[in-house]
Amino acid sequence: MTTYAIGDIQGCYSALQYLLEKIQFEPEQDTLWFTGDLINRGPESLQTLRFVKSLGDKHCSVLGNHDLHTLAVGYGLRKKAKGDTLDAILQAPDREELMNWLRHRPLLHHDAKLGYTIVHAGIAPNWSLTKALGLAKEVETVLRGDGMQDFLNQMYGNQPDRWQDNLTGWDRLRCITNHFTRMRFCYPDGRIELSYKGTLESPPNGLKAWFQMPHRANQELKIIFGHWAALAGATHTPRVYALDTGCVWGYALTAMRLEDEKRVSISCHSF
Ligand SMILES: [Mn+2]
Repeated sequence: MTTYAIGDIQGCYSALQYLLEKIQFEPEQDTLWFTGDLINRGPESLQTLRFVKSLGDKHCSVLGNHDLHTLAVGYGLRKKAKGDTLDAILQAPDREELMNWLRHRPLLHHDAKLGYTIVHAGIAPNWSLTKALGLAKEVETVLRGDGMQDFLNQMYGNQPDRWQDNLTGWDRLRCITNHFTRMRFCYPDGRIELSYKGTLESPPNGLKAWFQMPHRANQELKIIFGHWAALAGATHTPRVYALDTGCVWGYALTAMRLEDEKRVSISCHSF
């Protein structure tokens, strides 16, 4: 009965299987958490998606920006972007089933018993757990309902870049989604910066990582996230666990065992 959290796979199915061997994953007993961005950019997105789906209730995967983009392309609302490796999924006989499964994934998962929360990019510095759960649910409800296609059409864009409780409509849902799935750095005034992807060392313009913002309302939570390969797994911040170690870029794929926070990484150089 072990729970492992695994970083961004981005279609690196062979690397995932090798990592699962290395941690001696027991599908009957163990549970896997994924930080999202299961697919795209890497070579085996279809296999990855089918495998994670097959884990059923022995897994939890939160939605990442690449997963949401795949939904938009998969439902024919968006053209493929340069670098997308989604052809096998788009041509798969079970495409519809896979897309339907994917749109039912959450943006945030919190396990009170284990004491961990997982998201793809992060939780806005001024959101408490209760607030974050409520906001995630707003987007999840739309994605699972009749408004799904409209949402996927309206989801793209960087504005509004500052959360305000009185946001409404698509602006509100886009702003929530960008915080959970694309955020890395914030400006001192709380706006999110969505293009700078560097390391924590001397970022420009007074930027700070979302988890380094002062008076963070969720600093008591243990938060697991992915999305940010440049961190190479290190946040230098208690209770904040970065697990994207750049598998798709040939670096590493990382699993963390929640029971003791022990990490296992495999090199993705040869996959
Ligand atoms: Mn991402």
